[in-house]
Amino acid sequence: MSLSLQGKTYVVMGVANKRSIAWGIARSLHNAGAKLIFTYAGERLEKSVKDLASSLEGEESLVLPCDVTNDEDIEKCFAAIKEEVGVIHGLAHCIAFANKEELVGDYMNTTREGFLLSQNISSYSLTAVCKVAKDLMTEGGSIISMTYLGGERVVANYNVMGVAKASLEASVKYLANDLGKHGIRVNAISAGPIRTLSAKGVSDFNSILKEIEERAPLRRNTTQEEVGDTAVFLASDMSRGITGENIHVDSGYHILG
Ligand code: NDP
Ligand code: KAL
Repeated sequence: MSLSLQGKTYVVMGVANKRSIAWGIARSLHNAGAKLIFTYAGERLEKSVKDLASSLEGEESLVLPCDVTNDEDIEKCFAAIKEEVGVIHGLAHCIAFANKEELVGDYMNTTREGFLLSQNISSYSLTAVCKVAKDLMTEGGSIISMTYLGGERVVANYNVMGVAKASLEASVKYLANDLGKHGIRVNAISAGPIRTLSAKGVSDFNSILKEIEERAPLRRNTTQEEVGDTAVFLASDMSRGITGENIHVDSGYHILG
């Protein structure tokens, strides 16, 4: 058993730019020897994802569109992956969205439409993707999704996204139970706050980061690299006994009351 991912292929979903957690995961998987395939949502991201993918040394990665709200898109994307590589050994799902207006103030004001939108993109998408990816994971493997502490407890302003993450975390357990018999493990990484495009516009993000620096057991903030290296562990056989788990990569912040 080793941490090497040589000879393995992983799909990385959710790179928007170089700050994306998905990009941190991609770099770590690449450094461990994995072959990568990238998916992106909007056309506006095609160039930046292609540029990033081609910056990986010695790697010519497939880059495909996949809007996870669209079943046809998911099917087409994984059919193209099957055609190109045949077998994959896992994927990293790093996708979330909620309406900006609903990420502030009282959770109670969430609209039905906004609630369903965030559940659709941030939670159901993992289930939809697992169903299709399973057919390509004939050698077993590892599926990883990203979550945040606000899915377990109330965190100011996380609101509808907290409810979506609670649903995502429950899905990870049910999916782990379904897919275990096929040798496929499903786990989540609960990351501490990281400044990414999604976090842009959060007015008190600096004070959130400062609180972690002052109070988290490790007294520092989480980096993309820390999340990426945990993803390598979860993708590799070294974690072969772990499924349905939520690993906190947050400097230990979640243990505080
Ligand atoms: P990014 O903004 O870099 O990534 C979010 C990604 O979600 C984008 O690539 C975006 O693509 C994608 N996305 C949104 N809607 C769709 C869709 N319909 N179909 C496919 N992709 C879509 O932010 P992060 O790296 O921060 O977020 C990655 C994951 O990490 C999320 O699940 C987030 O909740 C989680 N997380 C983040 C933390 C943080 O502090 N940053 C902490 C803990 C968890 P597009 O722009 O094309 O729509
Ligand atoms: C408590 C925290 C503070 C912030 C509150 C809510 C954050 C929610 C995350 C969610 C994914 C953000 C959005 O959906 C933003 C979206 O409305 C507008 N942005 C975009 O459309 C950009 C262009 C694209 C790339 O973004 C997406 N997502 O598609 C939570 C902090 C401390 C930790 C974070 C940021 C957690 C997390 O889940 O991301």
